[in-house]
Amino acid sequence: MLTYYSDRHHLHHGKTELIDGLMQPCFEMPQRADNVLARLQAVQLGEVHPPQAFGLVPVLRVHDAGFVQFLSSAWDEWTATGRTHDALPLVWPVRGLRADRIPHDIDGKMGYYAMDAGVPITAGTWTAVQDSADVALSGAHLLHGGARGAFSLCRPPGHHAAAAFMGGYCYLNNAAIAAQYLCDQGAARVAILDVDYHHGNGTQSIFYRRADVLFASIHADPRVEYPSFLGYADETGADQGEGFNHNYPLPHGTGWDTYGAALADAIGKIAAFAPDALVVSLGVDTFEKDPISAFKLRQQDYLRMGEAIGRLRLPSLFVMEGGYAIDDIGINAVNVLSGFESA
Ligand code: Q9C
Ligand code: ZN
Repeated sequence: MLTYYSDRHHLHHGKTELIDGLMQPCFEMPQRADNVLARLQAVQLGEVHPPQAFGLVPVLRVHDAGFVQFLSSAWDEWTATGRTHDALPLVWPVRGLRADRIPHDIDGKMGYYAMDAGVPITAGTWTAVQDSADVALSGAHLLHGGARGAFSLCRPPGHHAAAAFMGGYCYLNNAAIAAQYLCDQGAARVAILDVDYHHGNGTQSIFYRRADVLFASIHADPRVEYPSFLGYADETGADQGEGFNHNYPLPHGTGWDTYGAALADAIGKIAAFAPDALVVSLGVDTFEKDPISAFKLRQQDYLRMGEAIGRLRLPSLFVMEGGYAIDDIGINAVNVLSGFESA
């Protein structure tokens, strides 16, 4: 399987995120992608290519123009105030505050365009974010050309980013941009399977009213886990999209028995949808040793996951999302790809 990867993910390296009431070193760090790349090369999964540059047109098919403009200028606006450390949001337009006026100052804009304080903006963030989208688009382009599978080793991840906000380590929604690209290239239907530990709130919201893109997500129950405010089972889509959104919220402590059953159900829904292509939001923070998560999947379970996806016999694009157990992220992510190829 061919992998797309950009070295420029290193340009995005936030210092700290707000977690457990403290500013702590970012769990979402460059070593993550480096370790996945090293594992790909160790098992000789296939060639690794740099992405092609697609520009902003396919990004703007998914994201709000004002939001993209904000991302592109946020660091300059932040440093223009005299600050040289990472930019983070501080105030949000929650219930009762006005979300119909966009503040002019960078502190107001940061809150307006963010869902949480897990999205530091650094000097190189915008470059890394654009490359991450290009990595996803390059994989989608390969699928359009007839490949059975491709791996987009995206960093930063994307599935918490919605049309007009960033959050949860995500800035642009790489998987959504890839899925929309496939639609624009002529796919009648595209399915997205999100196996990251956290609900893919951004991806769900982007396609919630659409019947041509099915979204299925297996994740920790939002009653007790981030992102806390989306991901319940009764979110089934709206308008024309009713019936094309499937959430599988699972309890803390979930192991392969429960997980595998949810995966089989989601895969059945995808098979019945009969899409032209599948995009997999591949987070491996479901791992038993993940430092911020509470599922119990083991290394070998990721092989089973890949095999189950491979048995769908669909052109499949794997887009890297979360996974914070640095020592195992490469083994786990590449196990899914190996399982897919062996199916
Ligand atoms: N106590 C991704 O996996 N903080 N984002 C969680 C848990 C945010 C995860 C705090 C986690 C975001 C792409
Ligand atoms: Zn996650």
